[in-house]
Amino acid sequence: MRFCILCLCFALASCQIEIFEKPYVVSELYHLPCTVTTNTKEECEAKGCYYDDSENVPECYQKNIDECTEGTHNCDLHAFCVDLPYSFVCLCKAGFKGNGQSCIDIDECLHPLLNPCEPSAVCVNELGGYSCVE
Ligand SMILES: [Ca+2]
Ligand SMILES: [Ca+2]
Repeated sequence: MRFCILCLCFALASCQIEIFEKPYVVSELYHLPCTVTTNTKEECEAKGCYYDDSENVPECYQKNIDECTEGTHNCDLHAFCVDLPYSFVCLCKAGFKGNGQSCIDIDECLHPLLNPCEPSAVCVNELGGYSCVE
């Protein structure tokens, strides 16, 4: 997965994120070494690691697990899962708040700044949003 994220957080409101492709793989930026004794390609791959000898110093490093694709993440139904090297992060979708493992709907009707309804309209809270009913 090739993602980068931009997170814009507003006071009182939820965290909105945009995900777009970036031109490099995050796991290429950060490597966890694999424990090897001989540092040969055979030993490295036998341990389920990546062997990279494209640089002068051969490197054996652990593979990233894409928890988001493999479904081993624990993100809430109303959260984005973003894969990171050797980890992942859960971010609540717009209209929800929480730590990503647990996201609850924001009741926009509780605060006038979150629901610019006309004074004559009634704010009705909805899952992930709200509506203004005349
Ligand atoms: Ca990962
Ligand atoms: Ca809501």
